[in-house]
Amino acid sequence: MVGHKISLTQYLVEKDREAGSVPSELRLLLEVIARACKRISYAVGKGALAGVLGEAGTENVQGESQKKLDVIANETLLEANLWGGNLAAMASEEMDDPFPIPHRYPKGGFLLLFDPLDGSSNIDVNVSIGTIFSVLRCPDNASGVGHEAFLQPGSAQVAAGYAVYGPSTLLVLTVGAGVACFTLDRETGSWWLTEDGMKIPEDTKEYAINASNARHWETPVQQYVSELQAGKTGPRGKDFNMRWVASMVADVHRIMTRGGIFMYPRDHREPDKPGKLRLMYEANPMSFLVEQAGGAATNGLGRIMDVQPSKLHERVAVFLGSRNEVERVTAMHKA
Ligand code: AHM
Ligand code: MG
Repeated sequence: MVGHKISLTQYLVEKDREAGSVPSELRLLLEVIARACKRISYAVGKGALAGVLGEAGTENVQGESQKKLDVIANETLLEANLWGGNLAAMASEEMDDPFPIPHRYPKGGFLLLFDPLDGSSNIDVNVSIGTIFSVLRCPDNASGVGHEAFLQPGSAQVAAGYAVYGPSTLLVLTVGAGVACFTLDRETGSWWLTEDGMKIPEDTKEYAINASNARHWETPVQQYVSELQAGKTGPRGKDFNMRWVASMVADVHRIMTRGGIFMYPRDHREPDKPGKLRLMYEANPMSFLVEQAGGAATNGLGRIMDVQPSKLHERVAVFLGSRNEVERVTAMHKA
């Protein structure tokens, strides 16, 4: 960065002047989320020195065993967002039910959803992990703030973002007017704008999928991936490279930076479960960011952000990233 540095606050104030998309209640909320991510980043950075690695010895609502950092990150986000007066309730991948703002604090007009620590399997091996979040408006007619208030399609999101805890700590954010990336200055604790108007190239030679599941994939995915693997000698006439970090934040950040397609398809193992990733905490916020950066995001059949959720912890198949590849694999599902 050269010249005048733009802070997260200045960016949000100016976005509101330009696009009218960041009322002060939303700006304050996003600043609190960024502060919570900063705290999580410090805990991640200390690792074994702070005793934060390893199993928590508990399970979440999806029956997955929780790591200590899953629990710490969840509590950090809850505590930070409790008292600010901007939220009506929060929902987390790590909690069975929504968490309403306690009566002793004022309630605000927004709902916050998050995957507090994405990429849990990478925590103990010192590979990039992150936090994903999504902001919705609380419906005016919501009777109490239970599950129903949250069941809005991704197209209703007013903001979404992720933090990546990697070699640098980054915050990638959209308020529906493009995508901006901020880098945390770990010495001063400030977030500075380091890239504005992120754009995903329409074409790519890179794909991301957990290939160990190949035998369980549905036919269109098997066909699409085998065409990519056939490279120059196959129908695509060019070689593709594969990258799989197994932290969605890190895989999506690579795609936001240089393009690519990320896939987590449904498969034949559990026909009732449409994919592994969660619609509300992972797929919707990432789809909003990817679309705002000129990419596309589908579940193989249609736009992810048009899916009407029927339950808070719903899962969905995910194909997102460079537009032309996402359209191609989606067309193969419809053929
Ligand atoms: P998590 O939220 O419990 O960490 O699970 C989601 C993660 C994603 O970050 C990643 O894309 C995927 O699970 C990795 O799955 P796999 O273990 O099949 O590689
Ligand atoms: Mg996750």
